[in-house]
Parts: sequence; structure tokens; C-alpha cells
Amino acid sequence: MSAIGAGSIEQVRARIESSSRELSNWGRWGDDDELGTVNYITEAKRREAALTVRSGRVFSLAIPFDRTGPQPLFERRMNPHHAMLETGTDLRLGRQANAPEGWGYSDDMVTMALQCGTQWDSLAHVFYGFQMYNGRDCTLVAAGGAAKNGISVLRDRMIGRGVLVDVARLYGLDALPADHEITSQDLERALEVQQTQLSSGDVLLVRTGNLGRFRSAGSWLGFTHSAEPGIGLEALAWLHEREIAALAADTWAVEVIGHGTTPDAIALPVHAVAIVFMGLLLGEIFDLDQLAEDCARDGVYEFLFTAPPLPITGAVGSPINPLAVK
Ligand code: UVW
Repeated sequence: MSAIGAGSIEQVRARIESSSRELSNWGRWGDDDELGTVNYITEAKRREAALTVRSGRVFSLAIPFDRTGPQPLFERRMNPHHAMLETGTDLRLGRQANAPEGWGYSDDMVTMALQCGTQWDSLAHVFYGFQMYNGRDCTLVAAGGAAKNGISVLRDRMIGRGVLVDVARLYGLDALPADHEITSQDLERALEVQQTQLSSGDVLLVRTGNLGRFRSAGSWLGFTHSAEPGIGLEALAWLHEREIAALAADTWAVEVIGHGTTPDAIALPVHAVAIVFMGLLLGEIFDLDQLAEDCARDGVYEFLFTAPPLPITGAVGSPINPLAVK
């Protein structure tokens, strides 16, 4: 991946280091902790979340997992390739053993990068200063996968109260300009307009409109590894104070990526502070458009949110099908 962070390496390093000193959660939930901010989702929080369900309407926030996904050709993070191992046509052709009376079956498989589509980044996904969340060494992620901070620790955790913050709508736009930095003020103003309150342990979904922009254009070209709207380092203190459990967006990287950044810059500085130091779970490539339409229609921006990762041993991320239940 090319380096695409904003500013010179010295400037970005200084900002990462001061933010990480201020916002670090290392040791907060014990030296053994691998959950990070997901610790904020308590049993009481889940009960509160269940009470937000009124109509029973459900929204899937995943994009389709198939070969038309957003990863460019020749990208290491390949889009899903789905292949059939057994089919009904095999059965008809008599190619399935033990198939009396038309009894048969189908099976399939998929080959994909776990980071190719709608996904969680685990706390083993990013390193800074050769370390990952809770002061663990980056070499704990090796050929056998992540020995610590892997995604499967969240297998029974990702259900709670979700809140959508529609920043594109706040600005009266279908999509924010590609290099718009979403500030804490933007988030405050959007919540005020929406008349929505946040509380500790919420999962915050930030809509920029970027995914919809590419969907409308009919091409993913430039969706990844390019300028995109999102939060910057400034907003992390605001998320930290509000004890947000997870943050997701309708972009490739959640964070703002400016146009024309210097080639020696640190890639993805928000990832460094959020994942490595705060232990903040990041969700990417969420499709928030239909949910946003519904929220604008009924004025309700809170819901029961669930998005358990696949418990793939050693994985540093997981494809997900997040659901918002209103
Ligand atoms: C990197 O590209 C490192 O991260 P992400 O896919 O989370 O944006």
C-alpha cells in the first residue's frame, strides 16, 4: 500500500505521538485485555439496545461479497471468488454418488481477502512503533496468524446500541467532498440536528455518502487508496470522551485521506492512534444509505446493532454482514 497520510512524516509523527499519549487505553482493562473499547458494551448496554427495537425493520449494512467488489484488479486484497463444489446440474448429470430418487446437494467455497469488503479491523490489524494494542509486539502476528488481539475474541461481543450520524445530510449533500475532514464539531452538530444522544458503549456509524457516490457512478475506481472524507486525529479525543465502543463508516478507511499528500507520509494516522493506542474497533465499507433514508424519514437514528465477526482463528479482520434493527 502506498503512503497516503496527511502532512510530512515529522508533523504526522508528532501528532500521532501526542494523541496517543492523551488517548491511550493500554492497561485500562488489564494487561491481558484484547477487546479494547468493545469493553464498553456491557450487558446493561445490550439490554438498553434491545429496547430500541420498535418496528422490527432490518437493514443490512454489507455490500455484496462477489467479484464485482471494490478491490482493484491485481490488488493483494482480492475480491471474493465464489466457486461451486457440488451443484444441481451435477446431480442431473448423474455425477453425485449415492443420489437415489433425485436426492442430492450443493456445496461451495470462497477465496477472498478478509479486508476486501464490509469488515472489522481487529486490534492486530495495525502496528505503530512495532507495537499493537496493549503494548504487544507486532511479531505476535506471524505466519500462523495473530496470537493476540485477533478478531475471533469478538465472536460474542458485537451486539449493542448503534447510532447513525449522517454528516453528508448535515451538509445537504449526497456525499461529502473527497477530502472533507469530519471534525468533532460536525459530529456534535449532526447529532443535535438529528436530536440523538450518545452514551457510553455505543457503536457509531458515520455516513459520508462516499460509498453511494461510487455506486451511482457505476465504478469502484478510486474508492480505495485515494482521497476520501472521514474523521481526522482531532475527532478521536471526542470519541474517547464519549466512550464509543466501535466506529464504522461508508468508506475504505474510515479516516480522511487528502489529495496530493507527500509520498513519505505515515499512512493512515487515525488507524495508528485508534487501533493501536485506543483499542478502538474500526468498521469499513459499511453501506449506510438505505438505513440513512429510513432514519431521515422517521427521525430515529438509534437501533439495535449486531455484527459478529466470523471466529476465524488467528485472523486480523473479518468480513461481516452488520444489521441495524429498528
Ligand atoms: C489498511 O489499509 C492498513 O487498513 P484498512 O483496510 O483498515 O484501511
